[in-house]
Amino acid sequence: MVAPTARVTTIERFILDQEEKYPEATGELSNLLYDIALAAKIIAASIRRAGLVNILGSAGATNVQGEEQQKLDVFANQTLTQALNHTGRVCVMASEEDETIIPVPDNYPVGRYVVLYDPLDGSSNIDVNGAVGTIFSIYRRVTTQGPGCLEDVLQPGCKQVAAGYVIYGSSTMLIYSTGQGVAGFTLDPSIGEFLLSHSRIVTPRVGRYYSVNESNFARWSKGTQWAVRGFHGDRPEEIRGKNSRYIGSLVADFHRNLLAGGIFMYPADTKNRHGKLRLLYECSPMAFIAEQAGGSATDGTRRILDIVPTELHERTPLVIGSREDVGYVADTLRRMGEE
Ligand code: AHM
Ligand code: MG
Repeated sequence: MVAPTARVTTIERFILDQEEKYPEATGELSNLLYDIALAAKIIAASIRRAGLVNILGSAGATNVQGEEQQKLDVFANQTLTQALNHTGRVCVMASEEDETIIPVPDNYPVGRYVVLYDPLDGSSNIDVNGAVGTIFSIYRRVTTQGPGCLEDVLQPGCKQVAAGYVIYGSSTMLIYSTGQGVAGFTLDPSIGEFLLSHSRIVTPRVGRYYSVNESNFARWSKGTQWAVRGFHGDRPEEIRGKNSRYIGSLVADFHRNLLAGGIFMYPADTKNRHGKLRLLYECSPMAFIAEQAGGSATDGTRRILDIVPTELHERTPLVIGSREDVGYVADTLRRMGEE
């Protein structure tokens, strides 16, 4: 082993340093972030072994969205829930994989925070060794006593106190924001620590890439089709053409575009009238990160972070990424009368 040449900052050190800037901070949010980082390490270790221990494939159950659940989804969901439910830091949780809110078990103390998660996003990529991710979103509770309830969970994204994601790719990275910019950490598997690798992520104003499932093209609105034609290079007077990149794993597509610049879209179509992605577990946390990195996120007309959810598993169209590219799509939709 060679000694590090630059200063090494663990995620624990970084979170503590951030907290010291706020004398009123109790440390509870920091501890919650450690809990999530620990769960991420456990999930990462399991994903790394997935191809070896013959645990791939369907668990034979379907989740609340009617989609097939795979074993690692179940494992990731349990890992996160168990990392959080006994700590006294959360009052209620909700997961993309569970039909209803997840209460804190009776024998454990109830805390001030609400945590929502998509434990393993992009899970159709697992069988083919593609990148997957975990997305998380943290709110303060709004009710004042007793166990947390649905009201605590159904908050607009602008109320998030922190959000982030973990990408299980060629490296495992944890990206998060508490509203003071976006920082990124890379897991060093040899020492089991997330080390600061991206101290302040700022996304380019104009991106190189566009990411969208174009097999839905015929089912999109005229405005969406028109906007995407611009990305093809068909409207050079309005926008320069871009390169297409689509993995079908939101975390991986978003992460590439965040670092290199680009736009990700999952628009509504005639089959998915509200798009495919879930507001609470996918769109709001990613929108929080995008904005904190200087990008933006809209459903086409409304800022994602302003949408007040009415249902736990609500879906919304999503247009997210480099600010000018998102603005171009929103302008195109407006001009085509699709407000
Ligand atoms: P999941 O939460 O069931 O894994 O689905 C979400 C995924 C996203 O990661 C990805 O962006 C999208 O679904 C891909 O959908 P499609 O295959 O329709 O392009
Ligand atoms: Mg998902």
